[in-house]
This record gives sequence, C-alpha cells and structure tokens, in this order.
Amino acid sequence: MMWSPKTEQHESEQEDSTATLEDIEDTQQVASPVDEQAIARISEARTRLEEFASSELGDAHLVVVSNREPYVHTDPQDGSKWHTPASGLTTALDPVMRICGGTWVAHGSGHGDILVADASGRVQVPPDHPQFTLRRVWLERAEVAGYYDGFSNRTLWPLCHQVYVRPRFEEEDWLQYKRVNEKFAQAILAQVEGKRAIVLVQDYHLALVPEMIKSARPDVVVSQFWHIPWPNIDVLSTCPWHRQILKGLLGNDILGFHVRQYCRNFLGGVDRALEARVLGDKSAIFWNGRTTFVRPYPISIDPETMIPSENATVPELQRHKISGARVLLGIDRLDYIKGIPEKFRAYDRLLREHPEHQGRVVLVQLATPTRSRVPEYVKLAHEVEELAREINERHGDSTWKPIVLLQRLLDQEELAALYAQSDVCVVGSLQDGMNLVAKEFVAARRDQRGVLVLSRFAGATKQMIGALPIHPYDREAYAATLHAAIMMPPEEQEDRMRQLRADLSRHTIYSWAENILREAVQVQRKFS
Ligand code: ADQ
Repeated sequence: MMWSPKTEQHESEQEDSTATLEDIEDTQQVASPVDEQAIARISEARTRLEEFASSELGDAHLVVVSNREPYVHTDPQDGSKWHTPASGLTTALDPVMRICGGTWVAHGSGHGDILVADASGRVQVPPDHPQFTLRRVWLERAEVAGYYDGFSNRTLWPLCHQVYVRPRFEEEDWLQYKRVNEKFAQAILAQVEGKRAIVLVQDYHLALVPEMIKSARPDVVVSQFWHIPWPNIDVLSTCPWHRQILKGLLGNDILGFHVRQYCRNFLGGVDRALEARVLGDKSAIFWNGRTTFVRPYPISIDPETMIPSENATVPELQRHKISGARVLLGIDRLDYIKGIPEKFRAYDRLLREHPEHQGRVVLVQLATPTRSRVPEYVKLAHEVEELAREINERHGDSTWKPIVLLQRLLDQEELAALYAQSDVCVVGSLQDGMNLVAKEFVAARRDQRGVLVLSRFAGATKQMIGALPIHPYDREAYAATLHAAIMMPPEEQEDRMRQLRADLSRHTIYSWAENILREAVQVQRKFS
C-alpha cells in the first residue's frame, strides 16, 4: 500500500508500506532514467529570465538590498580568501543577480571585506567571475549589537516564528534598528541617484527602509520580500513599535511573502492596526496616498546548481558510514526554529522502538553555528551537542556512531554529494518561512531516489506534495515516519521523487524572480 503524503493522519498506515532492508538493498544500485522534461523546464525558466532582464528592465537600475552579503572576504591580511555564507536568502538571490546584473547592497561583515572594496565600499563579485557589484555598508559594533543581534534576531525573529522563545523589546535595540535602516536607505539613495531604479529589499532586518526610500524618491519602485513567516496581529502587537514597522513596510509598492497565509496575516493586521484601506479582494492596501500590493511568491532554488559530480565525497560521511547503512541527513543552521533537538529525540525513539535499525542507520546532521552572540543560540548549541553525545552513548559502540554532528561549512559540490548519497532528508523545522534544504535535496536526486521527510510547519510543505509530512512535536508519529522513510520501497521512492522533481522544475528561483520583476516593471510603467 502506498503511503499517502497528504496528511499526517496516514502515519498509522506506514507499517503496511514497508519493504525489508534486503529488498531495498537489492534495487538501490539500479540507475533510474533522468527526467529530461523537468531539466528542460529549468533551463527554459532561466532563459526566460535572461530575456526578460534584457528586454523589459530597460535602463532601470536593479538594486538588491539585504543585511547578509553574498560573498564574504575572510582574510584580514590581503582579502584573498572568501566564502559564500550558509544562508537561504543569498543562495536564492545570487543566481538571479548573476543574470540580471546591478548592485547588491549589504552589510560588509568579513575581516577582509574592507581591503578589497573601493572608497565607496564597492567590489565586483563573484570574486572569481565578476557579474555584479556588491556595495558594502559598514556598521559599528554597537549598531550590529542593537540592530542585528538585538532587534532583528531577538525581537523580530522570535516574534515572527512563534516557537515559544520570548521576544525581547529593548528601546536601545529599536533605536539602533532605525539608525541602521537609515544608513542602508542612504546607501541605496546614493546608488540610485539620477537613475530609474527598481529596489528589491530583502527580509526582516530592513522593514523601515521602503518608507525611507519612497519618501525621498517616490518614482523608484520598491518591492520587498519577507523571507520568514508573518504572525497575526495579536502576536505582532505585543511589539511596542509594531505600527512603525507596518508603516515602514507600506512604503513598498509590492510586498511579498512565501505563502498566502502570511499575506492574509499581514492584510488583516494592517486592517486592525492602522487607519488604512485594505482591499482584501485585490490583496492591496491604500495608505498615505500610496498603494501596496501584497503577494505570495514561494521562493525556490536553481536546481541545476545541486547536481552531484561523479567522484565528489564528504570525508566525514566516508569515515562514519557503515557499509550498507541507511543515511538520514539534516542540514540546518543551528537555530531553534529548525527543530534539531526534536529531530534527535524522534531518532532516539526510532532506535528504541526499532532495534533492527541499530548499526544499520546513521543520522548525519549539519548544524552550522549562527548568531553565536545571542544567548538562546549558545544554549541551543550546548543542548544539541549534549543530546547527540547522550544518544551516541546510549545506542552506539566503537564501530557505530548513530549521530554524526558536523558544524563546518560545505561547498556546493560537497553539499550536492551529501544529498545524493543520503537515503532520507529530514527537515524538522518548528516554523520556517519556506526551507530551501528540502528543495536542494530533491534537486540533487537525478537518480529519482531518496525520501524527503518534511515538517508541516515549513512553508515548503504547501508545495512539496511528494514528501512525508511530520509534526515535529509529535515524537511518536515522527519516529514512525522516520521508520517508514527508511523502509520505503524503491518504486514508491521513485513515484514521489518524480512528482517532487516535476513540481520543483515548475517553481525555480528564476520563475520566482521573473514574477517579482514583472510586477515591479508594471508598477514602474505607471510611474513613467
Ligand atoms: P534559512 O533559515 O537560512 O533561510 P534555508 O531556507 O533552509 O534556511 O536555507 C539554508 C541554506 O544554507 C541552504 O541553501 C543550505 O544548503 C545552506 N547551508 C546550511 N548549512 C550549510 C553548511 N553547513 N554548509 C553549506 N551550506 C549550508 C531563510 C528562511 C527560510 C527560507 C530562506 C529563503 O528562514 O525559511 O527558505 O530564508 O527565503
């Protein structure tokens, strides 16, 4: 019997859908045909965006703005070393900027950043093959503490994710947030001076920027994409400055979220908090003489960047994988929204309830440290390490380590290899705007194999129907789903993976960007 992917209620059916480990091993090596249609669709989407950029953008200067920069120069001596950060936002937008060109304005955070930038903070990137300009904004230590560690990551992040980490409301953080938003706005205004421009603001660090740009340059099109969930007004209004945040965002001509629910929360929130005209049927808000359109734009990736090369490996996987063992994989920033402890506890339960998996599975969890100046993240890092140690002690021995916890940054080739060499990818977020790891796993599986286990609280769950859904807080059902994933017969894996890959090929980062830019260009035509 096929496991129905649509609801978690079907979890009780999993016992019927299982094969034996031997059945799976017999067929695991069989190569599957490549989905040519899906691959063709991806390259068509890229070509469409290229054509759109050259024919429709005209002389409009494109400016992307985010806190995080896409390339970090790390060497304090000569700036020669650099890396790309572990960030969903930069992963998604970098291929778009490579095609469209223009300027990316972001905080210059690397030790070598200043060495390679010109007097205005500009440097051409990617460093090995320049295609667009990165304009770095320099921030003081106190600004980073208040605007980034404070208001962005200790106020807005927990407020929008609602995973029971209490948001902190500190006036000093708010003042720094306003100050840094002003600094970004000034950098953007300098960049677009005397030009027609489309400004694409990214994320929750910069909620006040749109209004600042719009009041200085009403002719510039401002479109913002909010990469995390948007809460309902009862939650949002606990923030003493929620009205200023809403007014800042209403400087946008277009405001995008991943899914409709976040759009509805925003429209409903503005309706209750401000004297604005909210046109629900048009998904538009009329405020202060201007209109803001609120749109769902589910973000995605360029699936072609996740193609594993033949001989690529990850040394830690080679070292710890026991021959014939199933590999479960988690790739997350070490963030409390990603549900890493909950995943470990479900895995622990799986090993207790299914002793047949002892010595025959390994969970490789990449947990890249992030925001390590924020106390909640320091606490989480200890918890995750401690739990992994406990579970390894409880079940493992000198030949088998049930959890392999890795904290380093992988390059794209290693990431693709890890996805391709795993059997099950487990995305257990407690809340997540979208989650690109789920999409990267699917992109890497040209062999049409592998099982995606996906939290019902990740935005991606709305699009990825072939995944096995889990409720990350329901440990019993979570463990049962992990068991079903490990035991899933190859034919069912193929059916699901084919569907997932076909859906992914229809919704790539290129179609995402094209939709956003198309609407921005329409707005611009009204202005000219
Ligand atoms: P993130 O919370 O950063 O993004 P996600 O969408 O999962 O989360 O993207 C993480 C990215 O970092 C992936 O591309 C992944 O491959 C990469 N990564 C993680 N660990 C890595 C490591 N050790 N080495 C190399 N790369 C690593 C936010 C929101 C998400 C939303 C994105 C995009 O929280 O919900 O999907 O923005 O909008």
